[in-house]
Amino acid sequence: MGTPFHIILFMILSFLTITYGQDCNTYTFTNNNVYSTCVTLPSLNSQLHWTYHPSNTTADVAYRQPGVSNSQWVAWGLNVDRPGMVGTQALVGLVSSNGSVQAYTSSVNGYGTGLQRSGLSFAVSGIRGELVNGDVVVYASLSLPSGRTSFAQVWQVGPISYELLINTTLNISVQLEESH
Ligand SMILES: *[C@@H]1O[C@H](CO)[C@@H](O)[C@H](O)[C@H]1NC(C)=O
Ligand SMILES: *[C@@H]1O[C@H](CO)[C@@H](O)[C@H](O)[C@H]1NC(C)=O
Ligand SMILES: *[C@@H]1O[C@H](CO)[C@@H](O)[C@H](O)[C@H]1NC(C)=O
Ligand SMILES: CC(=O)N[C@H]1CO[C@H](CO)[C@@H](O)[C@@H]1O
Repeated sequence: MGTPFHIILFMILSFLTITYGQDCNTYTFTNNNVYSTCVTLPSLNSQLHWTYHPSNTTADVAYRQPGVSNSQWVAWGLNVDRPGMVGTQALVGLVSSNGSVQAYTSSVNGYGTGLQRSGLSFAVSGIRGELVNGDVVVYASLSLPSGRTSFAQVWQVGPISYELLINTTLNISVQLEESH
């Protein structure tokens, strides 16, 4: 779909610790999906909900970004290779002017990315997005590299307000019962 928006992301390095199992657990998804773990990310009030299946190293995830208006995009991804923006394997939710959400994947190859559609380095199925009361939710199942459960994660909202990118580590094997 070309590059309907051009973004320049500035990196602000952050060394924050994720606190697991906060009140994100009270959120009810429109499809009544229940995820075993959730985390509020250190900025933008972004939330990631997931269930990890060790048997097939698949993670069912729901990335939820509150406070999004029409004609914005949101993105969350994992960087399998190293911390940082370049190389991030991202799920993107593009909110059109009429409020519909197109969800797709984008492999971020450089700092001037337009978040073009592309495949990722791991398989993704069931990706879809929705906008509910100002929350964009992007759902997907990620087939993670076998044996890997800890990745750098990256997320962002655009185009105007937050030219900011934070990377922090996501330990996807952490279970809800282990929090607190
Ligand atoms: C992975 O395993 C879970 C639990 O058995 C199952 O629900 C899910 O469909 C599987 N996913 C894939 C992509 O095979
Ligand atoms: C909303 O916009 C999208 C993207 O431009 C378009 O594909 C879709 O058909 C529109 N939906 C409605 C209900 O107008
Ligand atoms: C991820 O969390 C699990 C469960 O708490 C722990 O056993 C494992 O060592 C952690 N891995 C990393 C890389 O932090
Ligand atoms: C490129 C980049 O942003 N790297 C940083 C990501 O965050 C980790 C710590 O969480 C740093 O070690 C990296 O330098």
